Parts: sequence; C-alpha cells; structure tokens
Amino acid sequence: MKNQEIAKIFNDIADVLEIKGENPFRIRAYRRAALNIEGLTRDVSEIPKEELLKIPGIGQDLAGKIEEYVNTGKLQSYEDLKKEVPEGLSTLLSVPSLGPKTAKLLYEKLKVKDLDELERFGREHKLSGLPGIKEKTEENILKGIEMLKRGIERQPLGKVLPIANDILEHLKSKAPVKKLVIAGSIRRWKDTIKDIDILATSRKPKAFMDVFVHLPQVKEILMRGPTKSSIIIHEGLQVDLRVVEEESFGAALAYFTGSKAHNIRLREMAVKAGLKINEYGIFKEKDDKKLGGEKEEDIYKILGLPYIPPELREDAGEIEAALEGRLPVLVDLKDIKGDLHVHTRLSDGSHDFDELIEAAMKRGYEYIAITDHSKGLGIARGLSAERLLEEKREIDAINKRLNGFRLIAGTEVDIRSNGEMDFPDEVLKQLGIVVASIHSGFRQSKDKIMKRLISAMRNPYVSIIAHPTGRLIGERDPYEIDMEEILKVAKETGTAIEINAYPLRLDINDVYAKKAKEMGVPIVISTDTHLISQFDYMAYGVSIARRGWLEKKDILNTLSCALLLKRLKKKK
Ligand code: DGT
Ligand code: CA
Ligand code: ZN
Repeated sequence: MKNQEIAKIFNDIADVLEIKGENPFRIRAYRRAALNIEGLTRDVSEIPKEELLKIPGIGQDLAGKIEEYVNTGKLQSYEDLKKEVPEGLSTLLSVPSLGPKTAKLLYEKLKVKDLDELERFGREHKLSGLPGIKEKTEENILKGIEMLKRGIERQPLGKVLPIANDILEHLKSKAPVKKLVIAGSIRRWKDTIKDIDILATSRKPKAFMDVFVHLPQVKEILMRGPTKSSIIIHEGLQVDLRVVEEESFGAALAYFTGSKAHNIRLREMAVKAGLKINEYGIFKEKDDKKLGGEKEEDIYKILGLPYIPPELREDAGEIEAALEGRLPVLVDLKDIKGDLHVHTRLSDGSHDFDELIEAAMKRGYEYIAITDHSKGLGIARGLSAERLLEEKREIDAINKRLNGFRLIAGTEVDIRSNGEMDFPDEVLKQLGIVVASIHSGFRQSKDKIMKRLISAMRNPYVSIIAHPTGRLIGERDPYEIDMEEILKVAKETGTAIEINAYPLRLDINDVYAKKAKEMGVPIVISTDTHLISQFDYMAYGVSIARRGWLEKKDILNTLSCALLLKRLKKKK
C-alpha cells in the first residue's frame, strides 16, 4: 500500500509550508488529507480519481499529486519544495508542540541539527532565554521530544490494524495456510501497539514462512526459522509470525494474545491446581498428560473459568470477576443503533445528508445526529446560528419523508476559551442533541480547562461532552484535567461523556470509560465522521468500551431513538 508513503509526503509538505508561513487552510488541507489517507482501508493507488476527490482535504490539486506519485513513484513539487528548507529544520518540526517559528529560530540561533542535540540543549536550559522562548516552552519541547520517542516505539492501533489486516490478506492469497489470526495487543485492542503478532497453522509451514519473509511489505528480515520468523516492514514495525501445530493452536493463541500479566495469573492458578500451561497446551503436572489446547476455550474451561474476552485480559480484575461469575457481557458492535457525532459538507465533512443517511442505513443504524461545527471554529467552516437553524429546518423536512430512520438535528458547539458556549441557549434549546467540545487553548492551566468543561456540563442544553481530554495519540498529550471531578459533574448534571472513536483520539480511554461506568455516568460512542468510510471507526470506539468493561446498558446509543432522546439531558 502506498497510503503511508503519501501520507508522510503530505505531512512533510505541510511542515515546509508552515515554515514558509503559507496559508493555514492549505496547510490544514494537507494534514487532513494525510490523516485520512493513512486511515483508508483500501490502497490509494486503486482508488479512481472521482472517489479520491471525496476524501476530506483532497481537491483536484492533491488528487493530481496522488496520481503523479502512484504513477511515477515521485512527486516533483515535493522534491522542489524540499530544496527550499534545510533538512534539520523539518526534523525539529516533527516535535509536537514545536511550531515553525520556533523551529526556524532554534535552527538559526543554535544550529540544532537533530533531536538528540535539541534534547541536550533543552536539558542544559540553553533554549529558554532565546527571544520568545520561556521556561515553559522549553519544558514543552522536552515533553514533545519524549512523546515523539515514545511514538516511535508504540504506534496507534488505528494505524497498525489496517496494516496487519493487509498482511493477513497477502498471506492468505499467496500461501498454504489453514488458520491465520492476529494475536498480541492488537487482538486485545490496545490503543497503541509495539509490534504485530501473527499466529498460523499450515500443512506446509516451510513454504508458508517463505511467502512471509518475501512479502512486498518486508524491508528487513530479522529472523527466519521453521516455526518462527520476524520481519521489519516499510512502516518500521516489526511483525512476528509463528506457525504452530493444529492441536496446540488454542494454547498458542492464548499465550500470544497475552497480556503477559494475565498469562502469569493463569499459570499461577494452574500450578495451584497441579496443572501446567504453556504455548503447547494445558497439562497435568505429574505425568504431562495433555488435557487440552486445540481450542483457546480449553485453557479457561480446565482452569474452571468462563471464557474471558481478549479485551479484558490485562490482569485488571478480570480473573477475580471470572471466578466470582461476574464478568460483564461486553457491548458489541452490533448493539450500536446510531452515531451521535457526524459532520456534513456544511462544515468540514465531505457528504450531504442523503449520502450519510444511505451509509448509516446500510450498516443497520436507526439514527444519526448531525453535529456540524459552530462558527467559532473558522478553520473547520463552522456554521453561524442562522445557518445552523436553516440546517435544522432541512433536517426536519427530511425526517418527514424518512421511514424507520431519523436524523437528529444537533451541533458540535465549541466551548470558547472563556467557558462560554459558541451559541446562545436560545439556539441550543432548539436542537435534539448538543455535543460540546474544546478545540482551542489546549495549553491553558488545569483550572481554566476544568472551568470550561464544567461550565459546558452545567449548561442545561449540552447533552454530550465530546473527546473530553483532547489527546491525539502520538501527537498531543491529554490536557490536564481532573477526570474524577469531570465524571462527578457529568453524573450530577446528567451529561453524557463521549468515547470518540476516531483512531487518533480514542478519548475517553479505556481506564476512564471503566471509571465512568462505575460512577454511573451515561456514555455514548461516536465516530466524529467526516467521510462515510469513517463510520467504520465505530469498531475502535466499541473496543475502548469493551476494554472498559462496558455493557450494552451502559451505552446510550444502543437505545432506540425515542429512548435515547428521553435519556439525554434536557432542560429541567
Ligand atoms: P505490545 O507491547 O503492544 O506488543 O503488547 P503485546 O501484549 O503484544 O506484547 P508482546 O508482543 O511482547 O508479546 C505478545 C504476547 O506474548 C504477550 O501479550 C504475552 C506473550 N508473551 C511475551 N513474552 C512473554 C513472557 O515473557 N511471558 C509470558 N507469559 N508471556 C509472554
Ligand atoms: Ca505485540
Ligand atoms: Zn467533531
């Protein structure tokens, strides 16, 4: 797939344009295009131009650039642009929180060439004191470097999962294989991933390994053996493949799914029961008699446990819950009846109502909420109050002709930096759903951010807080908030908290989701769709809910539309 390559080029172009101080809309178009290309499940080189044009941020110009790169393996304008700025400068720009102005300054004053050098200067406090660089900026730069280094070690699930599935597809089409599954942290749906673990059974293991190490994705072969091989792929990720016997498949799957902490607990239980577990099976300690291992369920059954879903296997209380018969019945993708955070062409989405309705109905949804941005978000073409109410009237008219499906008129209202909502109450009260969120002032003090979120929740018309911590995995840390307090106010005011399923957000995360459930806070899972293919992101959101032990009853958008609207906060 050329997707990652093109995404990287577009991001690089955006960097250079930023250094040159070009039009922010153009820069943002490149970044959005990059993000959306990265998230595509299809290879861009197979997508016809008319369809490319539907991807957010991609107009004639960028579609042409994609075509040029696909056809020639090169992008001339990018090559030319690169010559305009020194290489060291763009390295500096890769540090989250380091803008083009500062990068340029550091480059010119200190001749910083790479990250290690920048880090050293930071630690020696040689950055602060330069014009415009305060101590706080220096601190942020050091934090940014740390995050960047962490990001190289662990990649977002949303980026890795499509790559892993692509590898599986290639293997299936080219090799003699029987069972073929992803294990490790991907199977547990962890939000960031270190490497890809694949498990297979095959009648011809040697031929299978041969195909694996010669996949087009391979950049480097680390190890090649009859049952285990490891490769590095072009995206820099390691992929381990193990081929096991059919009769050990279940035990191997349990072993390589992990987590390590969960496995250790299982092995301790086994030892106490005079048993032994390893990747080959479950055995009697005294005579090595094999009791099971072909199926994963065998392991749990023989230990006297119910089957524990992979998302729970973190030694976070799941073993105790299993022993006491109180494992949750986890919410499932098919329980979701609608999406409550969707953008249209009117703000920064890519589709009109009809296309969204068709796509939502196709996946069996009963409703979606239209939540375009509010005017304060100029960069996302936010709607004025007049335009929003006009949109609402259009939605009302459409609902009259729809049968068994409902559009809910809403907004994603910006929480201004002073805590006011970007629309007055008279406007908000006319809508079916009000999603409120923060899009600016991320570096405000904890106190200020808390005040903004709390004032949003105290607004009688705000039904949902979207992406509450503002994190962008690998790009921006969550802002400083006291989540316990947020959840308390959410509970008290009846405001729902969103699990934003957009793969770089996954916000709130699994730990907070669990906490929210324990505190009785209503939760919704929404995709923040800007493009119909992004409705697929719901699977990521549901995985966060599952990792947070959530059941169908904990999630409001598993309800019918009528019940949902009843449960959402309304003016008392
Ligand atoms: P990550 O860091 O995203 O790759 O997370 P995992 O869980 O995929 O970790 P990884 O790839 O190191 O190992 C895959 C699984 O293999 C892990 O979840 C459990 C199993 N495993 C690996 N090393 C050990 C070990 O030393 N002891 C046990 N019991 N299991 C292990
Ligand atoms: Ca792994
Ligand atoms: Zn949104």
